[in-house]
Amino acid sequence: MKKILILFLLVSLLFGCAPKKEATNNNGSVYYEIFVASFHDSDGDGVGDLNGIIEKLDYLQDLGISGIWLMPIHPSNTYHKYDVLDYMAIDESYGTIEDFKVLVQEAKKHNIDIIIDLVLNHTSSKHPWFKEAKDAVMNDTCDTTNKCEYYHFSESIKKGYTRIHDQLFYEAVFWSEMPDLNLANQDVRKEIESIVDFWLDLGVKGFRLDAPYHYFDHNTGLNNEFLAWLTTYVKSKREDAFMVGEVWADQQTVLNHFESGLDSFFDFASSNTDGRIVSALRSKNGHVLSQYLADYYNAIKNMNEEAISSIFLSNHDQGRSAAFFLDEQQRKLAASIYLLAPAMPFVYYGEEIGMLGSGRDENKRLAMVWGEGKDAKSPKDADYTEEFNSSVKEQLKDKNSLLNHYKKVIHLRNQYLDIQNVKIQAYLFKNKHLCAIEYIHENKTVMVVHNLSGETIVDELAGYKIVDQVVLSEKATIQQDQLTIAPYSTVILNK
Ligand SMILES: [Ca+2]
Ligand SMILES: [Ca+2]
Repeated sequence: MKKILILFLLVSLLFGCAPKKEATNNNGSVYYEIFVASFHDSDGDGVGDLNGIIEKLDYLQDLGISGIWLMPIHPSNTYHKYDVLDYMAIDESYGTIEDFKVLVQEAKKHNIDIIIDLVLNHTSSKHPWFKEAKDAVMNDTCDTTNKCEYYHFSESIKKGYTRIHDQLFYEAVFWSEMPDLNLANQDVRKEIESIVDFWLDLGVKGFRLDAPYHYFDHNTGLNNEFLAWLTTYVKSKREDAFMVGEVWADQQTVLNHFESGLDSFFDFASSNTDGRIVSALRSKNGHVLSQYLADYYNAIKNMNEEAISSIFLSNHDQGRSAAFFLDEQQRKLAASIYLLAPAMPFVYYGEEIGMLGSGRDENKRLAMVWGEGKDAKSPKDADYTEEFNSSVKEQLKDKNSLLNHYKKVIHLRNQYLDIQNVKIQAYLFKNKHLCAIEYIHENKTVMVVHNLSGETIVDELAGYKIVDQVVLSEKATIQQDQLTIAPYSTVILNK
């Protein structure tokens, strides 16, 4: 009997009851970026809030996303909240820590992770640390008990410094009211450890790091030392944490930051109206785009096997992507390309309904158009006047809407693209208007093909069969080793 029991235990351990590796969302699931104030207002005061997000979790799950990036939620003196007053609290207008706990729990029930914006390059000038530091420096009372070393003070003016008086300046690269933290300081790092602990304990999956390129004034080596330290610390607390950094710089500089070991960085080179995706769509050159996406994926893997790029069309600092194309089919194709790329796609809220907004930053962060008669109010300094009339409510009913296109493509990604243990390769058709990427696994290969042109293309293709597709006009077919694909369409194949 005892022997049988032991045998049973052994078999169980080997085949069933052994601790299952948790499915992580770090590898290829779709994230959704939210500016909380503009997303959804739950209590009618006009300001979007955490409870508003909770009310929209069904919508987000239906869209197919697996993670949310919340732009800063901490108390702040500005509408955008990138000048933090208290890293361990929630801005009153957004809700409470209790609301946040509920958000994390409810999101989990919807299989959605939450990452929060972590703004470490600078604090608000009204943050207690800076007030204490500035007072001590001004009164010449700096010692080990106050915060003088938390920031960079100087007796002479330097680039990026703000004047207190003729003999005293402090570093504030972005704005006088956002003094740069001294991230080399061990006490500052202790504070950061406490902040990270606080939010991980509340259940966040990880962090979106604001402005790491500016941590040490564009010094990649020093930035990477800090990022490596932070990564090690965060992973020691939560092994499956996910962190993505915003290095808004040229592609090589972004790539160099992967040496830090951080999970991901945003691929700015692919984004925006002059980025790789939009440029490829304009030139209709699919070869260049597929080669870029595969090469960049592989270059990152060479630096860090665990890392992955985060790809997006536009974010809160850029003009809305719907304006990149007047043609609805091209708009849809741009979405298909990045949502089916070998990277982590980040959808900026409202992008899925084609919201517009450009010019001053407030215009890029307008209220989400739900069409329910009680949308949040847009930032008060927004001056964007172009009418946008097609709400979530309307687009859900229209099977050809941009929103339903996003849903379809995200679900295709979730269903067919597995980017764990995969080899990524560009597939070059004869016709250069086709952009194709192969996802090669041990016993199967999946290929995504987009037609970047406005013409139907017929090209040679042997060995593959069609498994699914995004039909914008005609359905794609394969007959006698010839793939026929309609304008701006996407097809998923396997072999
Ligand atoms: Ca509210
Ligand atoms: Ca800095």
